[in-house]
Amino acid sequence: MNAGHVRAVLALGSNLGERSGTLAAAVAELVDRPEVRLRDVSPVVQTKPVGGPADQPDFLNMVLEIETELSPRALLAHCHEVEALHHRTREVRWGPRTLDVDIIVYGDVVSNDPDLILPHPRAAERAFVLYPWAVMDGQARLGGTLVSELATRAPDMAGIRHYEGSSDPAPAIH
Ligand code: PH2
Ligand code: MG
Ligand code: MG
Repeated sequence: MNAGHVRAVLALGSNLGERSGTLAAAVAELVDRPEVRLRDVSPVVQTKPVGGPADQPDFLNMVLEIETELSPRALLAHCHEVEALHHRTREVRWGPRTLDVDIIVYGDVVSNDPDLILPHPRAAERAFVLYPWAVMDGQARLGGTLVSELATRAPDMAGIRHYEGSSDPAPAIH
Protein backbone atom coordinates (compact mmCIF):
# COMPACT_ATOMS: atom_id res chain seq x y z
CA MET A 1 0.00 0.00 0.00
CA ASN A 2 1.25 3.47 -0.83
CA ALA A 3 -1.10 6.32 -0.05
CA GLY A 4 1.06 9.20 -1.33
CA HIS A 5 1.98 11.90 1.15
CA VAL A 6 0.76 10.78 4.54
CA ARG A 7 1.26 12.49 7.90
CA ALA A 8 2.33 10.13 10.64
CA VAL A 9 3.17 10.59 14.30
CA LEU A 10 6.06 8.58 15.74
CA ALA A 11 6.83 8.20 19.45
CA LEU A 12 10.40 7.71 20.64
CA GLY A 13 11.54 6.45 24.03
CA SER A 14 14.87 5.65 25.67
CA ASN A 15 15.76 4.59 29.20
CA LEU A 16 19.23 3.10 28.79
CA GLY A 17 22.56 4.67 27.87
CA GLU A 18 22.98 8.26 26.76
CA ARG A 19 19.26 8.84 26.37
CA SER A 20 19.08 12.35 24.93
CA GLY A 21 21.90 11.75 22.44
CA THR A 22 20.14 8.58 21.31
CA LEU A 23 16.86 10.43 20.72
CA ALA A 24 18.57 13.23 18.78
CA ALA A 25 20.45 10.72 16.60
CA ALA A 26 17.27 8.71 16.01
CA VAL A 27 15.34 11.76 14.79
CA ALA A 28 18.11 12.49 12.28
CA GLU A 29 18.25 8.83 11.17
CA LEU A 30 14.48 8.52 10.81
CA VAL A 31 14.34 11.44 8.38
CA ASP A 32 17.59 10.60 6.57
CA ARG A 33 15.83 9.29 3.46
CA PRO A 34 13.85 11.13 0.80
CA GLU A 35 10.55 9.36 1.51
CA VAL A 36 10.47 10.65 5.10
CA ARG A 37 10.36 14.37 5.91
CA LEU A 38 10.26 15.96 9.33
CA ARG A 39 7.25 18.22 9.94
CA ASP A 40 7.40 18.87 13.67
CA VAL A 41 9.07 17.73 16.89
CA SER A 42 7.91 17.83 20.50
CA PRO A 43 9.97 18.77 23.52
CA VAL A 44 11.76 15.94 25.31
CA VAL A 45 10.10 14.83 28.54
CA GLN A 46 11.34 12.65 31.38
CA THR A 47 8.77 10.05 32.37
CA LYS A 48 8.23 7.33 34.95
CA PRO A 49 8.19 3.84 33.43
CA VAL A 50 4.70 2.49 32.71
CA GLY A 51 4.53 -1.30 33.02
CA GLY A 52 7.47 -3.63 32.81
CA PRO A 53 10.01 -4.28 35.59
CA ALA A 54 9.42 -2.02 38.59
CA ASP A 55 13.06 -1.00 39.03
CA GLN A 56 13.84 0.18 35.50
CA PRO A 57 15.20 3.71 34.94
CA ASP A 58 13.10 6.72 33.94
CA PHE A 59 12.54 7.28 30.23
CA LEU A 60 13.09 10.21 27.98
CA ASN A 61 10.20 10.43 25.52
CA MET A 62 9.31 12.62 22.58
CA VAL A 63 7.14 12.51 19.49
CA LEU A 64 7.57 13.76 15.96
CA GLU A 65 5.38 14.31 12.97
CA ILE A 66 6.60 13.20 9.58
CA GLU A 67 5.28 13.24 6.05
CA THR A 68 6.04 10.05 4.19
CA GLU A 69 5.50 8.02 1.04
CA LEU A 70 6.42 4.79 2.85
CA SER A 71 3.59 2.32 3.45
CA PRO A 72 2.75 1.58 7.10
CA ARG A 73 4.73 -1.67 7.00
CA ALA A 74 7.72 -0.08 5.25
CA LEU A 75 7.68 2.72 7.83
CA LEU A 76 7.58 0.14 10.64
CA ALA A 77 10.56 -1.70 9.11
CA HIS A 78 12.41 1.62 8.88
CA CYS A 79 11.66 2.34 12.57
CA HIS A 80 13.01 -1.09 13.50
CA GLU A 81 16.18 -0.44 11.45
CA VAL A 82 16.78 2.79 13.37
CA GLU A 83 16.20 0.91 16.66
CA ALA A 84 18.78 -1.66 15.54
CA LEU A 85 21.35 1.12 14.92
CA HIS A 86 21.07 1.77 18.66
CA HIS A 87 21.49 -1.89 19.58
CA ARG A 88 17.89 -2.26 20.65
CA THR A 89 17.24 -5.75 21.95
CA ARG A 90 13.88 -7.31 22.80
CA GLU A 91 14.30 -9.45 25.89
CA VAL A 92 11.61 -8.31 28.28
CA ARG A 93 8.27 -6.92 27.15
CA TRP A 94 8.14 -3.26 28.26
CA GLY A 95 11.64 -3.72 29.70
CA PRO A 96 14.44 -1.17 29.55
CA ARG A 97 15.64 -0.20 26.07
CA THR A 98 18.14 2.08 24.38
CA LEU A 99 15.55 3.10 21.80
CA ASP A 100 11.92 2.38 21.02
CA VAL A 101 10.25 3.91 17.97
CA ASP A 102 6.50 3.35 17.64
CA ILE A 103 4.06 4.48 14.97
CA ILE A 104 1.20 6.19 16.82
CA VAL A 105 -0.93 7.22 13.86
CA TYR A 106 -0.46 6.87 10.11
CA GLY A 107 -2.83 9.31 8.43
CA ASP A 108 -6.29 8.12 9.42
CA VAL A 109 -5.51 4.47 8.74
CA VAL A 110 -7.14 1.97 11.08
CA SER A 111 -5.47 -1.44 11.10
CA ASN A 112 -5.93 -4.58 13.18
CA ASP A 113 -2.85 -6.29 11.78
CA PRO A 114 -1.32 -7.86 14.92
CA ASP A 115 2.16 -6.72 13.78
CA LEU A 116 1.03 -3.11 13.37
CA ILE A 117 -2.19 -2.00 15.03
CA LEU A 118 -3.15 1.55 14.05
CA PRO A 119 -3.66 3.86 15.78
CA HIS A 120 -1.28 2.50 18.43
CA PRO A 121 -3.57 0.54 20.80
CA ARG A 122 -2.25 2.04 24.05
CA ALA A 123 -1.43 5.61 22.96
CA ALA A 124 -4.77 7.06 24.13
CA GLU A 125 -3.97 6.28 27.77
CA ARG A 126 -0.22 7.07 27.87
CA ALA A 127 0.77 10.56 28.92
CA PHE A 128 4.36 9.84 27.87
CA VAL A 129 3.02 9.91 24.28
CA LEU A 130 0.00 12.23 24.65
CA TYR A 131 1.65 15.04 26.59
CA PRO A 132 4.57 15.75 24.23
CA TRP A 133 2.17 15.30 21.28
CA ALA A 134 -0.23 17.90 22.73
CA VAL A 135 2.64 20.36 23.29
CA MET A 136 3.75 19.85 19.67
CA ASP A 137 0.23 20.16 18.25
CA GLY A 138 -2.47 21.63 20.47
CA GLN A 139 -5.19 20.78 17.92
CA ALA A 140 -4.25 17.11 17.47
CA ARG A 141 -7.05 14.59 17.99
CA LEU A 142 -6.98 10.86 18.57
CA GLY A 143 -10.20 8.89 18.07
CA GLY A 144 -12.08 12.21 17.93
CA THR A 145 -10.82 13.51 21.30
CA LEU A 146 -8.25 16.26 21.76
CA VAL A 147 -4.89 14.71 22.58
CA SER A 148 -4.40 17.40 25.26
CA GLU A 149 -7.62 16.24 26.95
CA LEU A 150 -6.57 12.59 26.82
CA ALA A 151 -3.22 13.59 28.36
CA THR A 152 -4.83 15.21 31.39
CA ARG A 153 -6.81 12.01 32.03
CA ALA A 154 -3.87 9.63 31.59
CA PRO A 155 -2.79 7.86 34.82
CA ASP A 156 0.93 8.52 34.22
CA MET A 157 0.54 12.30 33.72
CA ALA A 158 1.82 13.06 37.25
CA GLY A 159 5.18 11.47 36.41
CA ILE A 160 5.94 13.73 33.41
CA ARG A 161 8.66 16.41 33.64
CA HIS A 162 10.15 18.64 30.99
CA TYR A 163 13.70 17.44 30.49
CA GLU A 164 16.00 20.31 31.37
CA GLY A 165 19.28 18.95 30.09
CA SER A 166 21.58 16.15 30.90
CA SER A 167 20.98 14.19 34.05
CA ASP A 168 22.70 11.28 32.32
CA PRO A 169 26.22 10.38 33.32
CA ALA A 170 28.69 12.30 31.16
CA PRO A 171 29.97 10.13 28.32
CA ALA A 172 33.41 8.64 28.92
CA ILE A 173 36.37 10.56 27.47
CA HIS A 174 38.70 8.41 25.34
N1 PH2 B 1 7.41 2.37 26.69
C1 PH2 B 1 6.86 1.20 26.92
C2 PH2 B 1 6.39 0.79 28.24
N2 PH2 B 1 6.51 1.80 29.23
N3 PH2 B 1 7.06 3.96 29.94
C3 PH2 B 1 7.53 5.18 29.66
N4 PH2 B 1 7.56 6.10 30.62
N5 PH2 B 1 8.01 5.51 28.42
C4 PH2 B 1 8.01 4.61 27.41
O1 PH2 B 1 8.44 4.93 26.28
C5 PH2 B 1 7.50 3.31 27.66
C6 PH2 B 1 7.02 3.02 28.96
C7 PH2 B 1 6.69 0.21 25.84
O2 PH2 B 1 7.25 0.59 24.69
MG1 MG C 1 6.61 1.36 22.81
MG1 MG D 1 8.01 -0.46 20.05
